[in-house]
Amino acid sequence: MATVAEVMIQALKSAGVQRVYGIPGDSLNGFTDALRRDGTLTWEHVRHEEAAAFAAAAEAALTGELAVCAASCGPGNLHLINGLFDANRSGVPVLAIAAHIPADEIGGEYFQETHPQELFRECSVYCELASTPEQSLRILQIAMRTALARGGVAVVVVPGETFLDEVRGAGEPTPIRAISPVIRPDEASLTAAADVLNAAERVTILAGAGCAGAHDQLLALAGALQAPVVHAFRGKEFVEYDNPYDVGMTGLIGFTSGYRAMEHCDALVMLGTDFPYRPFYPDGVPVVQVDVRGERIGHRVPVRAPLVGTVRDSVDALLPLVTAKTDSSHLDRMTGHYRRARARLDKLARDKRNESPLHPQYLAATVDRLAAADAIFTVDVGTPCIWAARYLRMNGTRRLIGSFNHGSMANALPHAVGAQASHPGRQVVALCGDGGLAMLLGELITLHQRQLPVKVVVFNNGALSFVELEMKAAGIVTYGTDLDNPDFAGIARAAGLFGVSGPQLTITGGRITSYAFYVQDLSSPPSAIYGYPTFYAAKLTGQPGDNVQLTDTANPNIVGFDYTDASGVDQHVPTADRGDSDAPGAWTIVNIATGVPEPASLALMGAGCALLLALSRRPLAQRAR
Ligand SMILES: Cc1ncc(C[n+]2csc(CCOP(=O)(O)OP(=O)(O)O)c2C)c(N)n1
Ligand SMILES: [Mg+2]
Repeated sequence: MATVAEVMIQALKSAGVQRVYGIPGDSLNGFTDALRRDGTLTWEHVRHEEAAAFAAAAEAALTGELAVCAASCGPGNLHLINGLFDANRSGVPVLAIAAHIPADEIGGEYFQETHPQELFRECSVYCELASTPEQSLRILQIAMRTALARGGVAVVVVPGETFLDEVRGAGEPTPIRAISPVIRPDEASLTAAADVLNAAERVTILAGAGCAGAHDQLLALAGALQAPVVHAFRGKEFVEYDNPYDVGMTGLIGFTSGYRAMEHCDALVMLGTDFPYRPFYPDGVPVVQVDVRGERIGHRVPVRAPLVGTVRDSVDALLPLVTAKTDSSHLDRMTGHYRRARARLDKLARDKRNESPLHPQYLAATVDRLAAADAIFTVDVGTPCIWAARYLRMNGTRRLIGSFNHGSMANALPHAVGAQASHPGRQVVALCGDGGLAMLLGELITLHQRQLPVKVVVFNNGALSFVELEMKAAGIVTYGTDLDNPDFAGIARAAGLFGVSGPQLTITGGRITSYAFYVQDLSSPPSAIYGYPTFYAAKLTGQPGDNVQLTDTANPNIVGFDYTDASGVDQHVPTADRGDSDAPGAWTIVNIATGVPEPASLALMGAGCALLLALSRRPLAQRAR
C-alpha cells in the first residue's frame, strides 16, 4: 500500500511537476524521503524558504503550469510566506506543501506550533489541512486545480506523521494541467463598451499582464481606435515589442509620454491591468475595463463599461462593434512625445558609457544589448526596476520577472533560481540591488550547489537608493539608508562562483561576464515633485524651498524639464540650457512663476550632487560555468 507522501508525489508527477523547491525538516522528512526513493522529481535545495517560494513563483510565471515549494512546520512555514504573497499577488499557480506538527499535538502549544491555515489564508486562494490519509489526495488535487483555475497559491497543510501513513484505495491521480478557456463578455456589455469608444475622440489604452497571449488583439484594437498604448510594468514583456502604438510606461517609474497619454485621453481602455496608482489615472473620463476576474474591475477608477473576459477573447468580440477611427492626431502626438523621451533616455545611456563609476543606464543598456534574444531577466524591487523598465527591450520571447505586485525586495536572485532551474537551456540574468542581494545573499550558494549559471548583476550604489528617492520626494532628509557593503564579487568567489568588481564593465565574446557598480543616479515620477527642493533646502541650508517646484519628466536630471508656465503654456527646458553640469545626480530647479532656471537653486543642487557622488561604491558578482 502506498503512503500519503508517495500518493502525493504520483499526483504531482501526473500534473507535469518536475521539481520541488524547499528545505527539509523533521515534519517534512516523510515527504522528502519519498521524493528521494521515487527519484523522478528533483529536490531544489535553497538556503531560505522564502527563496523556495520566489523560485516557484518564477517557474510558474514562465511556464503557466503548477510549480511547487515545500517547508517544514513552524519557522519553515513562516519563511515561505513573503514569497507566497509574491506568487499569489502575481496570480501564478504555486502549490505550497506546508508540513505541520503532529496532529495529536495541535492546540497544545507544541514545539514550533503555528496555525498554518490562518497564516497562509491571506496569501492563498486555497489553504486546507489534510487531516486523514484517505483525504489527502483529494485535498491535494483540489488545491492543484484551484491554484491553476484561480491563478494563485494553494497550500496543503500536512501533519508530519501523515506523510508516512498508508492510504487505502488511493486510486490513480487525475492529471491536472493548466487550461485556456474561452471567456468573453455578454453582448450587452460589449455594446455599452463600443458606444463609449465610438463616441470618444482620443482613446488611450492602458495594458497590463493580462495581455499575455493577446498581442495581435491589442494591436488590432489600438489600430481601430488610433489609440496610444501605455503599459503597466508587468505588462511590459507582453505589450511593448513590435508595437507602433507603444508610448511607454506610466506610474512612479514611468515615462512622461505614458503619463501624458493617460492625461490627455477622453476615454480610457484598461486591458488586463489593475495598475494601482490612482493619481496616474485621468479624471472624469469614461473607462472600459477588461479583466477575466470580474471582481477586479473598478478597483482604481469608476468604470463605465466593465467587460469580464480574457483580453484575447473580449477584444475579438469587441472589435466588430468598434467604428474604426480615421483621426490619428492623438496617437501621433503621443507617439511623437514617446519617441523624444526614448531618444533622450537612449542618449543618456550612450553618453555615460565612458564615465567611472559606471552609470546604471549604461549598465542596463549594455546588459540588454549583450543578453540573449531569449534571455529571462529577473529584477529587484528598487532602482533596478527603473533601469529594467527603461532599458531592457522585450521581443515576445525574452521574459521579465519581478515582484511587480507585491513589491518585495530581494526577489531577483531567488526568482532567477526558479527561472534557471526550470529553463536550464536559457540565459537567466538577475538585476539585483545591493540591498536586495544582501537580503537573500545565501542564494548565491544555491547557484553553486544547484549548478545554476545565473548571471547576477549588482547595481551597487551603497544605499537603499529607491527609498532615498522616496524620502527626497516627500521632503524628508534621508536616514537609515546607507549600506556599508562587503566586496560582493569576493563573496561570490568564496561561494565558488565567478565574480568581478570594478569600475568598468568587462565584456568578453559578446557574453555578459562581469558587472560593475554605479553612482547613485536620480529618477522620479513623471508628475510634479514638490519634495526635492524642500529636501535639499532643508539638508543644505535649513531654508524651505519656497516658490520653486521641480517639475516633471521621467528623469529630470538628464532630460531637461517640461513645465507649464504662468500663462498655462507647456514649456520645455532642454538639458543643454540648464547651465549646470551633466554630472550624475545634477539637478535644476525651475521657478514656476517665471519658467526661468533659478541660479541660487542651481548652486544648491551642485552641492547636493557632490553629496550623492560621495555615496558611490563598487562591485558585482556572477557565475561562469
Ligand atoms: C522586504 C522589503 N523591505 C523593504 C522594502 C522597502 N524598499 C523598497 S525599495 C528598497 C531599497 C532597495 O535597495 P537596493 O536593493 O539597494 O536597490 P536600490 O534602490 O538601491 O537600487 C526598500 C528598502 C521592500 N519593498 N521590501
Ligand atoms: Mg542599493
